[in-house]
Order: sequence, then structure tokens, then C-alpha cells
Amino acid sequence: MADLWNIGPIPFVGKSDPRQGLGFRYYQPDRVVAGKSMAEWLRFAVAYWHTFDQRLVDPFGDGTAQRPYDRFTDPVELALAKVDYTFELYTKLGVQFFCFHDRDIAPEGDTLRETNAILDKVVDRIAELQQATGVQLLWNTCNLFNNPRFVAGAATSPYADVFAYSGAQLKHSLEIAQRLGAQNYVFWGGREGYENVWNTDLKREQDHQARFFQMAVDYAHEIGLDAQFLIEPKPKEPTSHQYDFDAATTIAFLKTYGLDGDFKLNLEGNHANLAGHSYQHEIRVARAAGLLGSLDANQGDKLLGWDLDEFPSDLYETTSVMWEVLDEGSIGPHGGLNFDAKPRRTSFTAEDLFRSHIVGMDSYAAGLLVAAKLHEDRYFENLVAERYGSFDSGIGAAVEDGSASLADLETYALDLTQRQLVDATRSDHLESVKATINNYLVDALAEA
Ligand code: XLS
Ligand code: NI
Ligand code: NI
Repeated sequence: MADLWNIGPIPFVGKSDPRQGLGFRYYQPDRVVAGKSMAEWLRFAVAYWHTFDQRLVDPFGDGTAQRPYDRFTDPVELALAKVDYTFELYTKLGVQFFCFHDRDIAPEGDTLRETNAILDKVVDRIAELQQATGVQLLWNTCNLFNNPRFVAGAATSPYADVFAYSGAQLKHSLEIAQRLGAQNYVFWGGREGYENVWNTDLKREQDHQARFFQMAVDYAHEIGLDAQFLIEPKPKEPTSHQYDFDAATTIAFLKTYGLDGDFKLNLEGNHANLAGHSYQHEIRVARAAGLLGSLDANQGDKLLGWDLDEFPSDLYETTSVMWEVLDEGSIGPHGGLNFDAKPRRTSFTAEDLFRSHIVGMDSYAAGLLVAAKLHEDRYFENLVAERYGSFDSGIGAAVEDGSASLADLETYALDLTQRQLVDATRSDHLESVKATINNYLVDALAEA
């Protein structure tokens, strides 16, 4: 294996040392948990934009990142050289998948024709290395938010030329998905929203967005692309309101426009928090609609209301996510855990890119182990079944099977006393439930 990074391969070291270094404590790709290998449950992906392009800027400071390919000054030469670094990082970490936006991997030319020509050269190199290493594309997408032309949106821009350009960009991006065997294709509408309602034709913009999605579906059929389409909800930032606000809003949009048969959801931890939800909530909402597609694994910071894209390290959260995944049977037929995450600005070395992925992977592997134990004991399954047990027979069953009317409910309830109704309820002992999760966490990881 080449050694462009001067690091790795990253070994499994187990729990010999409590300090986290360049080794996995929990993640063992072949270890079987709940009937599948860890690699099959987790399907980790590296996000090209954060890992290889991100300079670790913040709104007040320039980039601090130090990368081994910083010596390349020509943008096309850099783009081509970088691909070698990316595949070496994937293989040294033992990550099976990667994700990218079209503009992450290659610089733009003056026209789309020129841009596509540069892009295709880099795609050729990626295809070669996919072939050589077996690393797969979890998803790609197009960047319809960075360039000034997208100032007022892409598919929801009030300017028809910008819509047309966006569609043309999407077409080529779908062809790349096809060429590289993408398992999914993601739409994140960073600027598909508004800054102000007064100057916005909300209905017309959403109609345009739906047309854009339908065109993508039609073109995928035309070229035989079988990647699963995914929409990634986010409530705001960079716009003050984004149309794909959260899972529930996005599901309503898909159903309104008859697109729910062609799209599922890609859910991100930090986006869930920005919408005022937990990550588990968003996943549960998608599951309830049968629309769980894939996961962008990152976390926010409770003290900062911004999409910080931290690497996941919160075991309580990774446990809740993996519990949902275990209960579902998989992340989604084609889904994975994409680290849409970057190291902090103060973690600027190349080695920190490895360290941060190791922490993310170990945190999800640990979460899987804890969730598997909870699942094996059917702790929540039993608790929930018992909590709703009164709907299994009698008046509850009549409500569920549709045979009971309001008149039937009146006949049943008219003479129930206050005492009888209070006695029909049970304490949830919620504090004990939360402590039980803690106990599983400590015990399962002690055993691991
Ligand atoms: C931004 C999004 C973005 C998508 C891909 O907040 O998370 O990175 O995942 O466009
Ligand atoms: Ni994301
Ligand atoms: Ni994000």
C-alpha cells in the first residue's frame, strides 16, 4: 500500500489502553453482532468535502488545515492528485464507502461544458481506484449552493436560467452516479428556501422544486440508474427557511407531489437538532413513513446553534441511532453512515483526520453493541407493547379495527368514574427507564 499520509493502516487494539489513539477499541468489521457483521450494519462513508477539501475555516478565521497535498498549486493537478490520497485514507481506515458533491472533486471551468470535461477526468481516476480497491460510492450529489449564481436558490431560484443550469448540472451528476455505481443519490437543498416571505412565491418555488425532482426521476429511468434518491432535510442555514425543514415536512412535500415512491430520506444528526428535534426523532419519523434511506452521522453542540458537523462521540446518541437501525433491520436497503463531519479548527493536522474518523467509527460501533444488548433483551419492545396493551382487546381493539363509533365510545365511557380512569393509567417510571439505558451502556461496553 502506498504511504502518502505517513499513517496507518489503523489496527483494532481493543481496550488495553483507555486513551484513544490511532487504533479501534470497538470497531471490528468482521465481528458479528445481532446476526450481521459490524461492517454490514454500519456501512461507514467518508465525506469528500469535509475530509479532503475543508480548510477548517470559521466565520471569524481563515483555514488552519495542514494537508499533505497542499504543495499542489494547479487546481486540476491538485484535484487529480488528491484522489490518490482519498482512496489511501479509505483503505487505511477500513471504510467501504465515500460520498461527494460534483464540485468537491474538481474545479469549475468557465462554462458547464468546460467544467464537465475537467470533472470527467477526475471521475476517470476515481473509477480506476474504485476498481483497484473495491471501495464503493455510497452517494454523490451536486453542489447547487456555493456559486454566486445560486444566490436565490437553484431549483427554487426565481431566475429560469439558473433553474436550467441547475438541471443541466444535475443531469451530468446523475450520469456520474451511474458510471461510479452510486448506491444512492442525494438532494440537499441548501438554498432551496427563502430569506423573506414577502418577496417569495412559495407555492411556485415548491412546484418548481417538485418538477426538478420529477425530471431527475425521469432521467434516472431513461439511463437505467438504480440509485435510491434521497432528500436530506435541514431547517435553515444558509437560508433563513429551508423547504425540506425536517423529516415530517419533507414527507408531506413528497406526498403532496406524489414523489414518495421515488424518494427516501437522508437524515443528519446536527440538522435534527437545528430543527428542534433529537436525531432519534427524525429517524423514527422517517421509519414510521417507511422512508428511512440513509444517515449523515454527525453531532451538534448544545451550546452553539449552528451546523457544526462535529464527529459523533456521544454514545447515548449513537446508541439511540443504532437501536432504530436494529429495529428497522438495516439503515435502509442502500443506506450507510456518512461522516458529514469535520475535525475542530484546533485539530488541524492530517493525523487528526484519521483520529476523528476512528472516534466516529468507534462511537457507532459502541452504540451498536449497546443497542444490540437492549434489543436482544427486548427491553423497549416489551415496555412499549405493555404500554399500549389496552388496545389489544376490548374497546381498544374495536378502535383499531375501525368497528367502534363515537356512539360506541359513549356507551362504553358514559358511566366510567374519575377513579376508574385514573386507575386505567400507569406510571412510566421514566427516570428508571433513562437509568436503565445508562446501565446497559456501562454494562454492554464493560463486556465488549
Ligand atoms: C449541509 C449538508 C450537506 C449535505 C450534502 O449541511 O449536510 O453536507 O449532506 O449536500
Ligand atoms: Ni449532510
Ligand atoms: Ni449538514
